[in-house]
Amino acid sequence: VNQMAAAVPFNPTKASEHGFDNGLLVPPGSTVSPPSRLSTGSTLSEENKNEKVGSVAVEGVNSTIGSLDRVRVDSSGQMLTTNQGVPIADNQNSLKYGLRGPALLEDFVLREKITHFDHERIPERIVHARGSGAHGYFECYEPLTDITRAAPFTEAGKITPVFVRFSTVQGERGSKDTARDVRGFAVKFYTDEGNWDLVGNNMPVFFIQDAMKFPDLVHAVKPEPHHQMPQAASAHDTFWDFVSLMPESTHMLMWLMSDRAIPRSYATMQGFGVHTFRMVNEAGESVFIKFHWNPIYGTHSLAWDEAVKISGADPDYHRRDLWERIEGGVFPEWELALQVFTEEEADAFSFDVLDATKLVPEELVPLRKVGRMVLNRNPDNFFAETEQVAFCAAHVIPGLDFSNDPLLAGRIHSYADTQISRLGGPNFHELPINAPLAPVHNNQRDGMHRQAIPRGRVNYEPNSLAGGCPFQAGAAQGFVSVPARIQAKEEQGKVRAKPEKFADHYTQAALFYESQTKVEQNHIAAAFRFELSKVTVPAIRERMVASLRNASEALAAQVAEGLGMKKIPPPLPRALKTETKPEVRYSAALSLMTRPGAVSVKGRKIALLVADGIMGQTALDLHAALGMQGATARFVAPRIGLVETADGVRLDADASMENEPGFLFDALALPEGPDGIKVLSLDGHTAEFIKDQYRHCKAILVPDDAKALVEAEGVRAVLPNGEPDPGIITGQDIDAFIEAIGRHRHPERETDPPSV
Ligand code: HDD
Repeated sequence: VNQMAAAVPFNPTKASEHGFDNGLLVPPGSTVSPPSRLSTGSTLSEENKNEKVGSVAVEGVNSTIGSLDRVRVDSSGQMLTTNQGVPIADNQNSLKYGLRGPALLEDFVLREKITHFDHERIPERIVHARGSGAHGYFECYEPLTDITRAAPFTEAGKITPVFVRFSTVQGERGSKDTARDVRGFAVKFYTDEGNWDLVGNNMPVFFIQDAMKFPDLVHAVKPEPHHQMPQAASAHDTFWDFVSLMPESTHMLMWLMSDRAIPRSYATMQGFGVHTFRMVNEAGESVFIKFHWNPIYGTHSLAWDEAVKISGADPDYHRRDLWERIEGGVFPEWELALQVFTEEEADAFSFDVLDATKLVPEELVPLRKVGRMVLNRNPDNFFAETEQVAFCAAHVIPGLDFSNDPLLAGRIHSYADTQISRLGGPNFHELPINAPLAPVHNNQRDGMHRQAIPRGRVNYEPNSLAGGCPFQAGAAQGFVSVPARIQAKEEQGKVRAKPEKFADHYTQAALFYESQTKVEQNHIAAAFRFELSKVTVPAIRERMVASLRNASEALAAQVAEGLGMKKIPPPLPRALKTETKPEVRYSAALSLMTRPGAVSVKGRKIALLVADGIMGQTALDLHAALGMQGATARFVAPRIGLVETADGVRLDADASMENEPGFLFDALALPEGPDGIKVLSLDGHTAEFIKDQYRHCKAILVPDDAKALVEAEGVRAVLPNGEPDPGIITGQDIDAFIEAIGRHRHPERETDPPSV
């Protein structure tokens, strides 16, 4: 017993309480070495907080590591214990009276284990239940002190740790990643002046203008209440019933029906703060701000048919992609850009900046790049970090403030409120992932699951017994609300109503649609067709088409045709009778294809089809060339394992066509070697591989030996107009193949319905 006590001395995270606060983390006289990660100084304290915040970024290292180390548990080399730290002798058998006798109530080991298990689940988020997170940092490019005193923007090169969670909205926690849906893009900045949460989406506008409608929207889009279908899909009656009656959603519907709603990767989608926010400088002067996150790897999406297939083969597609990019060192990265404008400028816009269904075109207010965010560390534990992280639109810091957007106002209330039921009480801010790196001092006390142990007898302010501490920070250091938000032109009193410009529901929907390329417009029409064809009530389909007519007659006609409507319904009456004169009628930034974006193969997955009898060396060379560019090439064969190549080169297939179907890859390379091609042609999966890659407009490398094989599946290197297909690379031109992959997709070959 004594030996055991020496081996399990105490909880090293509570060293000081046990009188061992000597920096050794072991009791005097003990021979036990502390786990290496629990190094001294890892705990956040007021003394060392500046080491965590504002230091230079080191790849793979995050400032949040230190503070989370307080609670990280590493069980290597440790004995199994109960939650009270009592060593468990037998973890296989419950305590029974006799070998075949009844189990005993006194078995506290069993009861504790089962009881804890019974309560493992917490309620999932009412929206954005399905998500994935990562740690990283934000680095400021230049001081923004002219417009804000916010801590992350005070000096060039300043680092602020972040935790980011991406999500879908509609589906449940275990639902698929590639649903057609909005993606959440929530960033928690652990600044030295407290936590700031920028809780955005991958689309810059929203469905509704007022928080009053949020529960209706969510009820309508979620699985229908009587039979709880469909999961992770908006293609059902109640959603389209609601939005067709809410013309303010038209602009957002354009985004939702566009390819933006099926991103290729979290790393290749934009993020937006959506609302108009404020920045405030030392002098108390404020400007309006829109936040944009632009991915350095370009903004790329899936094809719908591809997304549908992926959801079957790999429901964790985006989660896996994020995880693998970070593990592989191809760190997802975004630039933060601001649109900065004054209240006076905003007053003159043809739209209202307090209306979350409107964006500020980049052509009207250009972007100012202010920093970059890099995600460089995966969480250690999904539940403790990604599930328990609690974002809150109300979490702002000195130098930032809200606008009067009525949707934002509702959010300021909703997030903290929802965490109380989701995380079980008002102390969710103490969960390690939510705890600020900045010190917390106030007189809030008690409540469920309180962790902090406030010392002393003073829990009120003002006080003299504690010397007045904690004391008010005052306007110079503390958070101060901007006194003059937008003033009403004349005193209106309390109203339940909206400003006039909110009633223009179509001008920006038209702007978005008109700014898309023909290919993208076709995708939007096809998405409306798909979604509305799942709607069983014809009147809802007709009402939606009637509404679309106000945004685009061409789109409405195309959708009506796609739905087999013989007669197009008359347009829905408009709320606003006067016509809006928009400042911008075409915005290249709104199209995935025309917005400037990086052309890169970094982080992409490429399938190199192999089989017994192929030429191994060319396959290995290609594998190496792609790896050099930061892409992940995988040898995919009829079966995993050793491939017997014609040239005797050793080659291991790490994936099979069965376990990694073609649509999971960004590009396909066929091998050289007639014998190998023959083997591949006898496996039906090969045809599916080739067809999917072609249909989804991806790059395909076709060596001469494989020409007949791909042609048999209808793949042509020449387009119907006689031009060469830029995504079909014939021969063994690796450079051309890499360039073609970098272009992401080759829609020149696309037809509706697909030719292959
Ligand atoms: Fe929300 C979660 C983004 C409107 C109420 N929202 C949530 C998340 C994101 C957004 C990214 C997931 C955060 C995470 O990963 O944990 N929400 C938005 C955006 C909106 C928006 C960009 C419009 C511009 N939301 C909105 C309104 C309300 C809410 C109008 C309520 C009045 N949102 C919530 C919530 C959630 C949430 C119920 C569910 C889980 C949570 O907060 O933590 O409070």
